[in-house]
Order: sequence, then C-alpha cells, then structure tokens
Amino acid sequence: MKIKSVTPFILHVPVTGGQIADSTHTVSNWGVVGAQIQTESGITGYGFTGTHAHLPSDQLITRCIETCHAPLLIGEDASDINRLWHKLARNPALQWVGRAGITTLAHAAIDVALWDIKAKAAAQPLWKLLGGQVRDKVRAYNTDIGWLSIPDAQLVAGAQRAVADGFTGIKIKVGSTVERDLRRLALVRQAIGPDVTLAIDGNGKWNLATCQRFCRAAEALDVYWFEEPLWYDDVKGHAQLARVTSIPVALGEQLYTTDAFAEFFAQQAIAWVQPDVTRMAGITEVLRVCDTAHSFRLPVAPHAGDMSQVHVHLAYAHPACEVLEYIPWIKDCFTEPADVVDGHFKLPQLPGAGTTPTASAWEKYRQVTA
Ligand code: 0YR
Ligand code: MG
Repeated sequence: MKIKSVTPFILHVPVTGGQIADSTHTVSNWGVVGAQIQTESGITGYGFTGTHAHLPSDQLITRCIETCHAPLLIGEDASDINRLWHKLARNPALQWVGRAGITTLAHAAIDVALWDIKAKAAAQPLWKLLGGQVRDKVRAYNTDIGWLSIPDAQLVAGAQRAVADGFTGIKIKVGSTVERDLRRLALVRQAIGPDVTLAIDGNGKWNLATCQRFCRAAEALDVYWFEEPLWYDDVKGHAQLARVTSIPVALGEQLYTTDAFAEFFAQQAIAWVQPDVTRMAGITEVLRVCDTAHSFRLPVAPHAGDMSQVHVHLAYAHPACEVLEYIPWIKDCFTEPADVVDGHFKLPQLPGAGTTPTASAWEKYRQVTA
C-alpha cells in the first residue's frame, strides 16, 4: 500500500445557532483541517484535526502537511503506522520547531488518515482493528446545550430537551462569574433531576482561589466532573484543587503529548482523562494515554475535537473509555455520521475511521489551503 499523494484540505462548518462561546473562545465555524492520503492500490484515507476555523492558522497546518509531512510519506507503506509515526514525530528539523502545536495538529491528521486507510484495506470499521468491541454501548453526553452564551431560560430548556431525547449526561460551561455559574448550575440540576450526570467545563479560565470558592458551593449539586478548572499546563494547581474538593478534576483536551499527561498522573492531578486524537499526534498517541489511564484505573472521556467521528471507534474498543462527548456540528459532513440514539452512540458499520467526507460537504465548506 504505497502512498501516492498527500493532499491537505480545509472545511469550515457552521456551529449550532450561528455562534457559541465558552469562557475563552467564541466560535462561528468548526475547522476540519486535514489530509487526504491516496495509495497506489486505490484506497483513499482521510484524517483531520479540529480548529476554530481561523483561516490563517488553519493554513499553517495545511502547509505543514503539504511541505513538511508529505515528502516524508510519499512512497512509504501506509500500513507502517508505528514507524511512520516516529518518522514524523522524531524528524530532527520538525521536532526542533514543533513537538507540540502546529506540527502535532498536522501529525494528528496524518495518523488518523493512515488508520483510516488500514481499516478500509481490511474492509472493517476502525474499532475492529483496535481489538473489537469491549462494551455494548457507548454513553453520550451532550455539550451543545450548555454554552456560556446561552441565556438561563434557554439553557434550562435545552437541558430538559436533551434529557427528553434520551441523554443521561450533559455538560455546561462555567468560567464567567462564580455567582452566575452557580445560579445556572443549580437551575439545570433542578430541571434535570438527580439521575442525569451533570459535568461542568471552565476551559482554563479561573485561578485556584476562584475554583476553590466555586467548588465549595457546587459540591452540593452532584457535579460529575470539573473540566479544565485552571490553566491547561498548571499541574500543581490541579493537584491542589483535587486535594481540597470532592468534585473530580477532568482535563486533557489541550495536552499534546504522553509526557504532558504523565505529569498529571504522577501528581494525582487528574480524575477523568480527556485526550483527543485531533490534539495529540493521532490515534497512535492517544492509545498510549488510554492504556496508561487504564493502568491507574482512571476513566477516559475523550475530548471531541473530531466531534466524536473517530473517538466513537476508540470508545467502543478501549476499556478505559466510559463516556463520550456529543456535539453535532459536523457529523452530517461524513458518510457515516457519529449519531446518538437513546443517549448512546451508534456502533459504526462502514469500513474506515469515520473520517470520509461527503461530496456535498466537500463542495459546500471547502476553503483554500494556501
Ligand atoms: C469551543 N469541549 C470543549 C469548544 C470545546 C470548546 O472552543 O470547542 O468549548 O472544545 O471544551 O469540551
Ligand atoms: Mg472542554
């Protein structure tokens, strides 16, 4: 399966309601920025990272794919995923300028595309190649009802609608003011009752003192996890917060490497582990984090930079993955959307990694890559 071509692409897909915000980001489109890899045997694979659809930085990623990664891949055997992972990650010139950031996001797209090719060549959905199904169902939790930009009444209505639709888990954003966020959390808990898991996500906005104050009051509301309470890289802060609150600390969506996760494990600063195949260098690197999490008996809840198109395969196959994020922005752009029925993700059936775009999405959302 010789690699014949590596072609970058960018799709910008509108989010629900035209615009959403968390504590640090305002987003109108989701960026699907990736690589199409063609083999001489005729199989085409797709992989992508997830961005805020900021075209200039998206084009840094596609340029890295086109001018730095493609020359390292052309002529190689696409099925040599482990060797090619190291060839890209340990390339002396690229690790000098990268190791995290643009080069890793580009690498994520490449690694996922190679897994897509491998699964298509085997005529199997990716989860079968990852060892097969370990659970009957993957529970979904809904993030799309909980943005910070949604007014209180609409937030409550959205949470109730999600529960009526069958979701047994939701997540709402925090990180505005302690008073506003506590009010909203209490309103939602009251509206959904005690049986639905309710997580919160601060997107790294607050400091330790604010988190401690918030947690003291929030503990009574049965919070499933507090995601990214503090700045992403602050290991000792998360460790300190974890020691003083009973609310489990979740993080990982902004971490690029196994080494970054290793520090959080070592300091017992993490209770829910949230790697992302679009942030780390693909499935290959995320599997390492999932295995390590499992060795500490910590649950994994992958972050959906891919809007769960790829992670649904991982979650069906890996014993550590207990629950998976649902945000429906881009699912209809793919030949097999990551759909949720009765609060659980459907088991993918088509060969591949769930990353093949439809012809209409390709036509409608395509942006120039340079
Ligand atoms: C907006 N999920 C997240 C949105 C999401 C972000 O940037 O994508 O809130 O990535 O934190 O858990
Ligand atoms: Mg998050």
